[in-house]
Amino acid sequence: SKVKLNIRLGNTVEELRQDILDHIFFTLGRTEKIATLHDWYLAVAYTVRDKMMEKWVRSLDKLYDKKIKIIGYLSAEFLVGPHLGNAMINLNIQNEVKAATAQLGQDLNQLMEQEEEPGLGNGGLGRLAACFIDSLSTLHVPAIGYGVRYEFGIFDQRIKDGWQVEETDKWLKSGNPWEIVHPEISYHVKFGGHTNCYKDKEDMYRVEWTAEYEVKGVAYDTPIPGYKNTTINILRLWKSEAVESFDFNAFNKGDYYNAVSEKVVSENISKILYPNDEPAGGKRLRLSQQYFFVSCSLQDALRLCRLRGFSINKFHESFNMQLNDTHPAIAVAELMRLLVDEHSLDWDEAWEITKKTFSYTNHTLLPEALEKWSLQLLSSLLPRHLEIIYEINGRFLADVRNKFPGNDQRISNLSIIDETGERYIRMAHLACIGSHAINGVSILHTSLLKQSVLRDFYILEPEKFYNITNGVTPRRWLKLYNPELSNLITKHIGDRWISHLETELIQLEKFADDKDFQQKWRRIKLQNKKDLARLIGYRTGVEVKAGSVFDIQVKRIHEYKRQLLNLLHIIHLYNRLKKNPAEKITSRTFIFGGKAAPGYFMAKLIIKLINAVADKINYDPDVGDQIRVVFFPDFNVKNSEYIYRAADISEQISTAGMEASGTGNMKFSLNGALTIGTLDGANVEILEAVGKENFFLFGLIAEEVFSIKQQGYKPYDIYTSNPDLKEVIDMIGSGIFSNGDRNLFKPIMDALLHYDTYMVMQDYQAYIDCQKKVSEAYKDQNHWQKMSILNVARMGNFSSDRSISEYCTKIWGVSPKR
Ligand code: 26R
Repeated sequence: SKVKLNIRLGNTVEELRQDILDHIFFTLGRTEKIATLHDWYLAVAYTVRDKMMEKWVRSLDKLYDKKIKIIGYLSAEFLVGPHLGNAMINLNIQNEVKAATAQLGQDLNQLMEQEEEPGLGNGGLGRLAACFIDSLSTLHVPAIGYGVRYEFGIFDQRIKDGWQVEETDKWLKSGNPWEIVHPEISYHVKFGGHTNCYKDKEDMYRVEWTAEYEVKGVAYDTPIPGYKNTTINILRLWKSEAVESFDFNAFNKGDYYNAVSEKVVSENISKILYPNDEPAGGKRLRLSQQYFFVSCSLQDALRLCRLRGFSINKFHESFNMQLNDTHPAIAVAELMRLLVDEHSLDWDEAWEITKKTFSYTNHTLLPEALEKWSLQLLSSLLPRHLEIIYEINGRFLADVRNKFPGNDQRISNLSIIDETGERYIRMAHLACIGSHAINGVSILHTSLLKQSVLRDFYILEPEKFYNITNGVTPRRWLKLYNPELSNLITKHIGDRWISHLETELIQLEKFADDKDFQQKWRRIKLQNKKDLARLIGYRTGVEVKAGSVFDIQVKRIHEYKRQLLNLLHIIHLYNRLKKNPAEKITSRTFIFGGKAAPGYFMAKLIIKLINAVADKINYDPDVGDQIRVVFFPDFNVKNSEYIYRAADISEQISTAGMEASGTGNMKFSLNGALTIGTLDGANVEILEAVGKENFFLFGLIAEEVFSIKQQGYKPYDIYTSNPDLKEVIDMIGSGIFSNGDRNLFKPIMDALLHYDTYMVMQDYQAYIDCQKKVSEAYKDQNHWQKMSILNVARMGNFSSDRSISEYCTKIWGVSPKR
């Protein structure tokens, strides 16, 4: 074949091989002989990155096209997962790279194992952002993902003696070949200090903000390639550094060591991702992080706006900024500050631009997760922004008073400032008021949003509300992480499903009754289960049988997600076998995975209980091999590869009305698992899509949850009136899972018996009955395979390509291209 002038651009096996060798030598300063496995991984990663550069610079050029609106996706989290596999798929060079590495005596899979994943997110929200940038590139939408380059991402989880132990995630320790630092793209960000008024040259009053200190944000760019196309978008993450002037000041003052310590303080801002899935409270550093990345991103967008030849008062035609939850909501005040204070626009014009620029996605209804910052913290960290927020609020409330005269309750409900106790700024209110569009992430969630937390905003401006149901990228979640099933699908319906899931996947329906296809389908699942079984043995020492039902719940540990309900069912089965060891049940392997926020006591105790139950059941001779319980440590994107594809049953059992959408539910079903679930989040839509005969539905609906609570819920009555449940609960209390210690799990008992905020007790019997149906259904394997095939066939709508297309047309006013 013809070798290109520059081997770094070519995609033939020979060019790839040569490029890898060049990187071993020139980039890493090694020889083939002494290169380690990690060196080979790095060389391959640099090689694959090379193959993106040509398209990348062309894509950057396109940003200068004035007809194009750029989407800025502002998110405190991007949980992208390992890059190498995904990049090879999207560039369509897996086979060639595999051949090239093989020629060099390397196994590509082993090299891919070397990659540390950038764990720059907690869970659903961060992973959604990652699926979205993948889809933005695939749909040719010019976009920049803006976020924080945390030095330490989400902690690594180890299990010691059944308890979670957190370890710092040093993901950068061996270098990161996927990012390119741009020291020339950097902005100053101010903090603290005070403001004062002055008259400008035109005799206009202006406000000047004198900061107490400043830091600098430096851009680190990672290319995000679309699937087999020419678009490569950027993930631009900001790292905080000290501003240069600090060193000078110190030199003058002769205080060198103090200057260095200020440098340390500056670098702290992007040091670590907050693992909280719950209230941030008075965390000054977290607010600093949010403001830091938002300010850098908006300054960057304004610079690009100028470079692109837009005048500043057309900023909203140049950019649409999506707020991924309220974490970046301070952007509303920051853009106003930049436009009014720094660019001298008048307030009304700046406000119109701001509203047209922003749109806001809400990801949770849980009251404890709705962000609010104390007035006091805001005034000390961002004094100018507090003034701007007051001004926004004052004008907004004046409008409301005009519309609804004399309705003081409405005013206090809508106000950005919560004055019911200590005064707080409600970030969701700022986001709503400053945006032209507000969306929820599933049909149920959006409708509950309109009825509850954002009710008054909905009454005021109903036309601003949209639903856009979440989705997941089929590239990573099917093609990359389930290669055998992908091949089978492609053999039967062609490969267009990879980029057109919505229209193509449905063709699988016609094979649902095909016995030969069912056989193949089943064999692939079995092999995936064997692979996971091997990994479980290796990671936990527990031996599990691939012939059993793999029943899996992986997600953050949270009371509302009800890992406890799952566990009560397991104890119920155990109890049955203890009473009657001769009984034959459908063998099951229960697999749990997920991290608990380090400060969330109950979540950590739940992990301990899962492990305690596992230790008891797995080694009880009365159980034989009918039940295995596994806690899979350190669940993350990288090891989820082995998990989703091996599931027979997907546990989506949150209390109705609590899970905004869920996206794990989509990943499981797309990989052929059947769902046992409540009518919550996107489960509602998955059920609708796959058909109720192919879904194990149980439990209260959201309205019932609310009304039972209103009537006064008494979990203890359920305990006393259900003997089976009572036995199960009493077993936990008896100490049999805790070497006789009756106190260890008492907090769990107390919560269930006396509060049960998430209605585990109320849904218990329905869940047990439903699980019985699962066990029955599994006995008819032909039918099970049929249900599994239909689940996959009907999941087309849950592609993030569909979600992004909807954002484009409903909210951003741009057109996606296939
Ligand atoms: C306030 C702060 C500490 C904080 C609170 C809550 C930080 C992060 C969260 C987690 C939230 C916002 C989250 O991840 N929500 C999830 O978003 C997913 C994507 O839309 C949904 O699928 C999922 O149901 C929802 O819990």
